[in-house]
Amino acid sequence: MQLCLFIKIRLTNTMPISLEQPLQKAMQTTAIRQPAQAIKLYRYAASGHCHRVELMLSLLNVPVELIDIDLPAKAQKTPEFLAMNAFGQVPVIQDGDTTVSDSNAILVYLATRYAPAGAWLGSDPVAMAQVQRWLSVAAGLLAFGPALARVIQLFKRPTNPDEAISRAHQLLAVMESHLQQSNYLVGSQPTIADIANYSYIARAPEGNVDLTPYPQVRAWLGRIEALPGFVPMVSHPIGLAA
Ligand SMILES: N[C@@H](CCC(=O)N[C@@H](CS)C(=O)NCC(=O)O)C(=O)O
Repeated sequence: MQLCLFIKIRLTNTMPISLEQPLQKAMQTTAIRQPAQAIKLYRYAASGHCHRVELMLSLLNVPVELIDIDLPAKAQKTPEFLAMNAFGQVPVIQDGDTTVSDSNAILVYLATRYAPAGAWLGSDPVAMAQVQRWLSVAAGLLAFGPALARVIQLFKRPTNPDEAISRAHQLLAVMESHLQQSNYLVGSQPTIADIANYSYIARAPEGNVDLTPYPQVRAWLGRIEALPGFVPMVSHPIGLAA
């Protein structure tokens, strides 16, 4: 295929799981099964949609082969790529013969296939519904708020960012109040709801979205960053992060 620029393979996290670690935490970082070969992740490094998938794979300690797709060169619109995702977007994963596209769909797939039952997805109907609600936020207000504000800045788009920045603060105000009640977006353990929302909130300052007024949100970012297997998203010295 013509669409690969760089390929990197992360076999497994090197961080051992301590015997003293609480069982719950150990379960969250150990895949219940391993794929026969590394999962291929077609991604663009600056994309938070792609980072959320890379982060989930790393937290689950599932081996991954990172395949960089040159979005500015439209590599995502080639017939080969469109055969994997007719929408012509990253991320896409290939797990053996299984191809899955859409970042949130991939999170559901990975947690269902590779995490212990109940971990990462919510363990009862109410929790599962709440997780789904935050996935919708990630595909809605997050994408058209902080993610869009950052894209405008990152790619110097000739678009007024004010509306996207305002949506970002609307979302952050809700998250700030929500996180006063619980450590994670759904309950006291991390779920894919946190992973879906983490990357673009963490990099929101690059889009001139100030996180200073949101101490609970910043503490939540810190809790995710402290999870065993955490991998950061690439950062850019732009906006408030310059
Ligand atoms: N709903 C999709 C959105 C993915 C998306 O917006 N991908 C962007 C990169 S962040 C992309 O591939 N853009 C290139 C294009 O649309 O041509 C998902 O969650 O995976």
